[in-house]
Amino acid sequence: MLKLLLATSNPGKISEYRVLLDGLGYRMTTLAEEGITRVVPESGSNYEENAQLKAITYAKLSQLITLADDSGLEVDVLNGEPGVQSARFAGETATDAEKVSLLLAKLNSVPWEQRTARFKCVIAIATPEGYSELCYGECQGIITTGAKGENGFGYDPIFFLPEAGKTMAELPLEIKNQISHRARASQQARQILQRHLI
Ligand code: ITT
Repeated sequence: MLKLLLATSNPGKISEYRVLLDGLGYRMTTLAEEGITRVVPESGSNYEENAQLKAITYAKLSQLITLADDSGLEVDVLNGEPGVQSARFAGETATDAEKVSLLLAKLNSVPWEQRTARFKCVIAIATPEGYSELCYGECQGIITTGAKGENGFGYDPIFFLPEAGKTMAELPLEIKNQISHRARASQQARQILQRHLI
């Protein structure tokens, strides 16, 4: 069975992709399983550049078909911040709880109707030869005034989905995987990966 490298160090992303890309005929593997320790600095100025940088670098290193994603949360009243800096918003070593606290502090006193935001995900799929393709997904929501829910990762506890009446972190993984930015980008990724199998 052909191997697919999930090139992320984020365990939350790995859990989601294992389900989102299931049944395609690939055996999914990770950087840790392949013994790859190299860290690719996210030096690009947008999601596309960072996703491509990660996918192409790890595909060359591993000689495997490789999927990487660059994703982030864009808050309208903060002019799209933290955006591409979502992982490093509160410093390189900050925990998810610290990032959430900083964002809530920045939105202190912003009324509910102005707390609109979206998650974005750009997936890059690369071959060892350096050929790559991109997939896109978005998910709209509202930033709450306090964290709620234990599931997911990152900003999920403060990302409220009006149609579900819950935060992303209150939803089970199977529901997040039907509606999330990553789920939407993964629908395109599945088609690309199916082509690579032929
Ligand atoms: P890799 O680069 O190793 O994949 P990372 O966590 O650094 O892991 P990104 O650079 O793409 O990944 O950073 C995206 C950040 O955006 C992530 O750390 C979260 O804080 C946030 N984020 C992305 N997708 C999310 C999701 O589904 N739920 C909550 N927060 C998310």
